[in-house]
Amino acid sequence: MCLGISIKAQDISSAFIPLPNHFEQTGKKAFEVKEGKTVLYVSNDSLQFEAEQLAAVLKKRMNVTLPIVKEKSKRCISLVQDGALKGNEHYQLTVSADGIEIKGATSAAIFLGIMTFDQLLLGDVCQTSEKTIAAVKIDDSPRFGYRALMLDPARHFLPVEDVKFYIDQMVKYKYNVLQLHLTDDQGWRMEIKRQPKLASEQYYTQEQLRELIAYAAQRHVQIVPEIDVPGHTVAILSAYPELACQHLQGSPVKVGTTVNRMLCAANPKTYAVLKDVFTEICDVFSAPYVHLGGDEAAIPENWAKCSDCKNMMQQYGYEKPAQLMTPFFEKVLAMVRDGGKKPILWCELNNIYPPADDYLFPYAKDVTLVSWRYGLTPTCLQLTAKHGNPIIMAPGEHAYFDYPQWTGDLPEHLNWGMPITSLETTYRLDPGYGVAPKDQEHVMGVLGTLWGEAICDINRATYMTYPRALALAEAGWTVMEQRSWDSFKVRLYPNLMDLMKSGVSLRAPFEIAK
Ligand code: TNX
Repeated sequence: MCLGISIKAQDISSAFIPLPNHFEQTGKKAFEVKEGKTVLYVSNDSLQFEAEQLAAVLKKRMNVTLPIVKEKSKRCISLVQDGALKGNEHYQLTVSADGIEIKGATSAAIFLGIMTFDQLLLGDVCQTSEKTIAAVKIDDSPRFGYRALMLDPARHFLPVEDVKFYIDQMVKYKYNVLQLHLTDDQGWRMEIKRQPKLASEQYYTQEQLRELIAYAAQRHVQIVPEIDVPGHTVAILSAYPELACQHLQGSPVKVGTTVNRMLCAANPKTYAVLKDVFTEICDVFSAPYVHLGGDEAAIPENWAKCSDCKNMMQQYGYEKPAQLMTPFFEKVLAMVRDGGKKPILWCELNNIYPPADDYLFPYAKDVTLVSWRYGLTPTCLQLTAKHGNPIIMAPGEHAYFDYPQWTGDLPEHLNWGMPITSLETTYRLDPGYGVAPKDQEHVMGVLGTLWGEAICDINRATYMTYPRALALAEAGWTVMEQRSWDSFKVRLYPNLMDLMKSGVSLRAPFEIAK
């Protein structure tokens, strides 16, 4: 027999990551879950998936099997879609002795409420042997609408099932975008029906991608594809050597070995191939954004030496070959706009490293930029504010999950002297960089990048991601006034346990246990 005496006061927030922006423990009578009596009520059929998720949460955390019903009854657990709530991701979670209600204007908001409910049960509630849930009122919506992680199957291919597993984990922490870096020097990972030579040995078929996109969408995650141009293009050039600059025609291009090759800006065929690529990308992917790369273009080795590119410069009256980025992207951006999508590019500045003071080339107004280079985010933030481009924060010093988490840790190879990005360093990110509210209105959110040069399987991918992605999740969701490293460290433990129990390889952050 179990006496079930709980001597510990329940701290309802003990496992919340990210911390909700408004919550209170009402101190009123708790809700009792009674198998055989308690039911899950859904306000409409379109919430069936969410209802199943809720049932799975209760099974996992309390070992109860509760039926999903369409009629409201006394003391039930309900999911309610209510258009009166403002915001796509704004949810309310109320627990009282009379019932539990998770409410939102959209199924996405309700799903987020279920993720919080899961963490409510993961916390102190589950340490009691009674099946009771403390009375709470949570009214929560995110600081930023774009909370992303990035996988790089171009460098090391990741099978669809692994990507799904990755999505299963990220949604627990309210991430809503997965960027897939689909192309690079080391591989081209998407089937393009009009250009079948592009795909490398391992790739996703369009059918697989559609299935993956639907899987993610059900969990309220958008998949943003990235096709990196005009640099990082050895995989394209190995299939179409004629797209190289004049002086490099005939020079061997080998996937996995060659680097720093670009697509020729002056060759019409470059644009013909890319048109086919982006037409199919826009057709297959449902997210409103397409990422076009634009980073680390080795212009001096390519366009600067190419006779065709030099002629093109003359036609435009340009002085610097980097100015060719403007006509190049005018053409490519048009393909994405024609496909009904909004473009994203990595933010590149004029002389790359500080004290850079302007963009490499003038970005079009509708381009969202991602700030990534170490030390340059404050400059990117100012420039984007001035020019009117939205910005996503992926600063190298906080959000690069390919960097080691501690001295001597992974990656075990291809470490070019990477700086350490500890859990605390990631946590310390304020995506608004403390500037005046009006100067950070254009910040869309955060992106954790898991560059894949050394990430050769899903276990390494999750090991590098967790627990730092928990810290970044809170940076993306929770307002600064609510955030605290000391509180985060405590809330981390049940979540680490939970990830480990779910079979997720992660790095135990020993340093915080000191
Ligand atoms: C720079 S970040 C890159 C990637 C590499 C990464 C390694 C960015 C836009 N480009 O191609 O994988 O560094 O840390």
